[in-house]
Amino acid sequence: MKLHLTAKDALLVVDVQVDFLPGGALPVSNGETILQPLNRYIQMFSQRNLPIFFLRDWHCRNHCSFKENGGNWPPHCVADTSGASFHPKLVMPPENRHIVSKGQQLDKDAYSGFQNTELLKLLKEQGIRRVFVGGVATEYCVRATVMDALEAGFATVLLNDAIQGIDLQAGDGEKAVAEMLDGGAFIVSPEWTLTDEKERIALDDYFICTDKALLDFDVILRFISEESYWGKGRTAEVMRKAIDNSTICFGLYQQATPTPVLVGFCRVISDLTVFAYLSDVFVLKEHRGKGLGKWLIRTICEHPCLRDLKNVCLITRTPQFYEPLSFSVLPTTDVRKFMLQKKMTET
Ligand code: VGL
Ligand code: ZN
Repeated sequence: MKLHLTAKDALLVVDVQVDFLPGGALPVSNGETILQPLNRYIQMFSQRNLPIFFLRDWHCRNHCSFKENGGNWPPHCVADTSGASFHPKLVMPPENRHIVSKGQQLDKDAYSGFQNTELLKLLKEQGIRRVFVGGVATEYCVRATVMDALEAGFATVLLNDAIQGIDLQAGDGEKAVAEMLDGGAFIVSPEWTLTDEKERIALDDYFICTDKALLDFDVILRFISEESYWGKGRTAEVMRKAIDNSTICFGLYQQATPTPVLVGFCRVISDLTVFAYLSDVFVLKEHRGKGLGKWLIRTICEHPCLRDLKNVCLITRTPQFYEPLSFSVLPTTDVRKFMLQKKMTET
C-alpha cells in the first residue's frame, strides 16, 4: 500500500524528549525503537518541504501533574531543563519546523498538543487537511493529540511503528490505539510506504501518477466497458493486457485517506523517441468541469519522456476538447493523410 503525500499534509512529532525516553524521568518502554522510523518520516516530510510540528511537554517546576503536588507523575519535562530537551537522536530539520509547547499552565495537565496552544491555528494557516502523528506516549499525549485532531476535522494517520506507550498497566498503549482507530484515525504500519514517487504532480486535491501499481483496474474497466463510446463491452482480459502492454499509464487521483481514489485515466503507447498514441482517456463524470481532463493531457504531453516526441496522436469524437491542447484535426488540404486499418466495426 502506498500513501502519497501532498501539500496538505503535516507531521506531528509528539513529546520525543529526553525525559520520556529510556534514561529519562518518565520513560516509555522501548522508547528508543521509535527514533529510527520517526526520523525516516521526518526526512520524508522535510524532503518535500512539508511542515513538521515538534510538540513538547513543557511544565513549570511545581506543576500540578507532579506527585509532590498531588499529581500522577514524577517530575518531568521541566521547562528549560535537559530532561525537557528534544532527544539528541531526533533529527530536526532546519526548515519548515515548528515547536509547540504544551502543559505550561501550572494548575492544569494538558496531554493534547492542541490544548492551549497555537497548533490548530498554525495548521489552518498552512492549509493542512491531514496530519500524521508519531511519538510518545501512545496512551497519553499521542492519544489526546490524535483525538483532538480528529475532532478538529483533520484526516488523521497514526504512525504505528513510531509510537510507544508508558504502559503503567500492560496493554494501555494497545487500548489507546484501538480507541484512536474507533475515533476515525487511520493507521500506517511498516508494510505501508509513503512513496517518494517522483512522477507525481499535484493540483489541489488531485494528483497524477504514472505508477501502474496504483491504478484501480476495476474503475477503469467499468468506465471503458460500460460508459465509454469507444470500448463498450471490453473484457477484463483485454483491458488488463492493454494496460500491461502500454508504455506509460497516467492515473488521475483524488487524494483521500487511506488511499487515493482513481478518477481519470489515459494510457500511452509510444516508442518514447518519435511517436506516441494516447488511448482510453477519461475523467469520471462527477469530476468533470474542473479542467482535470485538460490538465491530464497537458501533463502527459509535458512528461519528460514524451515532450520531445515529433508526433502525438489520438482518435476522438470530441476534437474540440483537444484543440486548445495543441492537437489539430489534420486538414483535408494536408498532404499527409491519417490512415487507419480498421479491424473492428465500432470506433
Ligand atoms: C505525557 C505523562 C505526563 C506524554 C506527558 O507526553 O504522553 N505523559 N505528561
Ligand atoms: Zn507532562
